[in-house]
Amino acid sequence: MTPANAESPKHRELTGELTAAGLRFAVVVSRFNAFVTERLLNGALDALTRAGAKSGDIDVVRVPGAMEIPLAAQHAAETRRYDAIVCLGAVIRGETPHFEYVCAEASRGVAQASLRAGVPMSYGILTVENLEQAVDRAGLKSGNKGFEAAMSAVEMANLLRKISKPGASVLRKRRK
Ligand code: INI
Repeated sequence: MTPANAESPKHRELTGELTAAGLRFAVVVSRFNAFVTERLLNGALDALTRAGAKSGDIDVVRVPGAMEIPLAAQHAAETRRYDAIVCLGAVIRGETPHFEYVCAEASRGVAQASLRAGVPMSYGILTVENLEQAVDRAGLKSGNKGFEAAMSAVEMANLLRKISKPGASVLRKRRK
């Protein structure tokens, strides 16, 4: 029997590159828990510029809290000026009696806004138990969720471009 991996695969694979040159981004960031969200913002800007985005191609949009992120992100996406939107916030259970409600609305809202506008929106909203966990995930011990969200936005922006133009790569293959 021929092993399944004996032949090179016939299918094409589409993946998004991690290069941001020529792409435009909005970073929507909430002021609530600014001590944390400013660190997420720094991580996101670091990722975007390291991936090649020009600072003139990045707009930072500030909103009061996580609840306001989805609407601002949707509005930004509907302008068609951005290839992707990075959403950043911090919801901390210890200080939020309605924690579950804010988390659910923020995540549902961002997903819905992204699907509605057809523009990638990455989710960099921390939902944590306490301030210590929040700062750990905002660059102290466990990476920076803002950096990760920005890289996801870059990848998805490139992937959607590629999916929209599948014919181009087929043509290139046949001409070889
Ligand atoms: N917003 C946050 O981003 N994080 C929180 O932890 C939080 N808490 O604790 O309530 C929070 N609340 C504000 C909310 O997002 C709205 O800004 C507010 O309700 C006005 O609409």
